[in-house]
Amino acid sequence: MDYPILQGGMAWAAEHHLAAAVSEAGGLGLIGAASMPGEVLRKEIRAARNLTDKEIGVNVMLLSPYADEIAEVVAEEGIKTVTTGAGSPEKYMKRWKEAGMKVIPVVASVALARKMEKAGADAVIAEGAEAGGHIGETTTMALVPQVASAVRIPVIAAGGIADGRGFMAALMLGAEGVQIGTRFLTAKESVVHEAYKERIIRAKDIDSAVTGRSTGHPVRCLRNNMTREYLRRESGGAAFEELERLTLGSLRAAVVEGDVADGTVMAGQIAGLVKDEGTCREIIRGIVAEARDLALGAGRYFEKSDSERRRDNG
Ligand code: TUI
Repeated sequence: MDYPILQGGMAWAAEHHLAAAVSEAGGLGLIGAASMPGEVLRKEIRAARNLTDKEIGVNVMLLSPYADEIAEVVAEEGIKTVTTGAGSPEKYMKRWKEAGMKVIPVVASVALARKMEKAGADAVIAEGAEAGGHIGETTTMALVPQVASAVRIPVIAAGGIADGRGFMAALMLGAEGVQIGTRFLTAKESVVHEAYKERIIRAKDIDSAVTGRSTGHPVRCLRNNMTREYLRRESGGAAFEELERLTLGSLRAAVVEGDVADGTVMAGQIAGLVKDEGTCREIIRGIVAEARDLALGAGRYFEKSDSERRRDNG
């Protein structure tokens, strides 16, 4: 990698075109295994390798019914970096470490970060509640420095980062890199349906909602008929099974079919900042260039001493 920028493992969206484009642009592109069977992932990995000679990673979604076979396929295919989400990857750690892989779990708390370090994780991704999809409770601003103080392994910040300001802020909070999801959904190389991209580009800061708080699976997505119906039933005390049935296939409907009215439009709170498409190269170069300007400008505040500042202020 040329830049410490990882792409989020977004279900349906993080397929081989996006992963290859992000890696080609100098970041780390990942295929989001989500709920795909092992053999589908194997094809995705090979398709990505046809598009780039750079390394690509895989995100393993631990709630997947196929998690066991996915865990095996990544090792067999020689994937060097896995990130994991929505659970603890401890049961796969031995197999992955024996295969020489780097394992980077996504954590939403200090406790899980510590547990992952003990279990042999090479780094952790501290993902704040600003993120899209399945989330924890703590914001990126509060989570990242607390995780960075609690572990010795590198911390990668995620949730609410889409430009050079967010990237620099994450580094200032103690992160050594960032994971970016929402910003890449609208990338030129992203195969996400045009209607989904337009919905993100149109989004305002307050346009997301969190469904599933009552079921223990909180998911952030953009407000629409689906979130309204879900939240109505949820506040009425609907059972987990009924809510699951409501969302079955709804992410695919939005991402693949473009049904942004009744489907699930997962996105982070930073969607309001995403205003254009751009190639992955333009997005990554833009973030790094902006961060460099900020870093060079930051020293100016300290060019004056405190006594000079007091004198100048009268
Ligand atoms: O995993 C994500 N984001 C996701 S997964 C996903 S698919 C899904 N769809 C519906 C319901 C649930 C999942 C969509 N977006 N981000 C990484 C992440 N992991 N965020 C938070 C966590 C997390 C939360 C609790 C990780 C571990 C955990 O507890 C672990 C344990 O067992 O103690």
